[in-house]
Amino acid sequence: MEQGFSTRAIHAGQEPDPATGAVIPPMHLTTTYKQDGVGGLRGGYEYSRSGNPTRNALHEALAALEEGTTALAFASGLAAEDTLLRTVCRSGDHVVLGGDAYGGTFRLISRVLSEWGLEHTPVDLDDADALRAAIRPTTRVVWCETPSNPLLNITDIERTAAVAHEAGALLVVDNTFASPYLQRPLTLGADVVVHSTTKYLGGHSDVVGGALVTRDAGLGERLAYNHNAMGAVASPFDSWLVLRSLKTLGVRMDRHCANAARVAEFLAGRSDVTAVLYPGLPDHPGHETAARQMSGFGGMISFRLRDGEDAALAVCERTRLFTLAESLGGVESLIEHPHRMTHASAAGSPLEVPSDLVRLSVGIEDIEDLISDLEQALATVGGSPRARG
Ligand code: P1T
Repeated sequence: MEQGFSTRAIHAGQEPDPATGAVIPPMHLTTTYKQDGVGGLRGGYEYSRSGNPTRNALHEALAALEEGTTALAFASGLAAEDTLLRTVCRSGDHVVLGGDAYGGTFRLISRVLSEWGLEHTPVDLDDADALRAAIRPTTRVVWCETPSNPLLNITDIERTAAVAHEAGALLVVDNTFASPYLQRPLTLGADVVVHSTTKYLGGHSDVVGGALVTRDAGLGERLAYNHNAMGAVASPFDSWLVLRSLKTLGVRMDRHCANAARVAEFLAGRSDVTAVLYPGLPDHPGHETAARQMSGFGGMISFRLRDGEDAALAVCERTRLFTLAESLGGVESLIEHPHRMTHASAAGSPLEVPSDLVRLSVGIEDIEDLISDLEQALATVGGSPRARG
């Protein structure tokens, strides 16, 4: 029988070490491997950019969790994205991306890869007609983040895959916000899943990493070739940290979801908050799609303040438990101002985010403490707890 998610998270690729019985696979901090005569490799290991047992264990675990066949671990999420785009696109090719995406992804496509001739069009991916209209004969990739960063938009993966495939393009889904515990895009028709493992997969704000996962054997081979040839691989130590964290992904995500639902409900009841962007709220435009393709709504929430940017900045600076910092997905709660921080590189572009927006990465602390922290921070900027009329 197929094993459950958390069983796979704890065991896939992580058999006890055959040499010693160590229950936790050892961290292989080596750059190179002794050869038994020229070309006499032990287990195929030659040099740690090309192969490392700790990183391979992570590959196996990630493939099992995303229900893919090839997984590759990178030095960062952006390194994974860059390797993917430079593997599947050539000069003159075109990428359609959602009208809301991580600012760094947009910067990679619009500022770096554009210099190599890659073209792009941002579009509302959930508008199938707009998506079809944006697709050109040269479109190689439809790039989708769902839920998106930072506006928590939801895209129907199955429908978007169908439109991309009609046009002969690949659907890439950045699954960083959901994690494979809540959503498995490859089972819904996506061709490649991208992760910033820096976030929920790492889960403790102590490792920067990325991953690509696919079920397409040919594409998997091309990506694996460039993983080595381009060289942006995850280190053994970083791989070990992510592997350790995967074991608790399920329990962490359950708690992130439960805490975020309570925070969203709290924010939705305030008159100084004009919008709460959380797919778990029944009035979120993507709620039904999210309920269908995710098994929980995640730990990320954004909200807009009635009193504009100054109020948003003040709230970010006045929480005590929510730490003012970029990144997300760790056990500790974080708060940030996307317009000036994580998405500053989208300023002046169609992906620019509103300046009255605050983003929360809701951690797994005690929920009462999180809510009282937000309450005191909102009160200091003159907010009123009265219910919205
Ligand atoms: O930071 P890095 O590991 O390179 O991953 C980039 C990345 C890719 N995709 C998504 C959805 C992301 O959120 C990120 C990184 N995001 C932040 C640092 C942030 O605070 O939003």
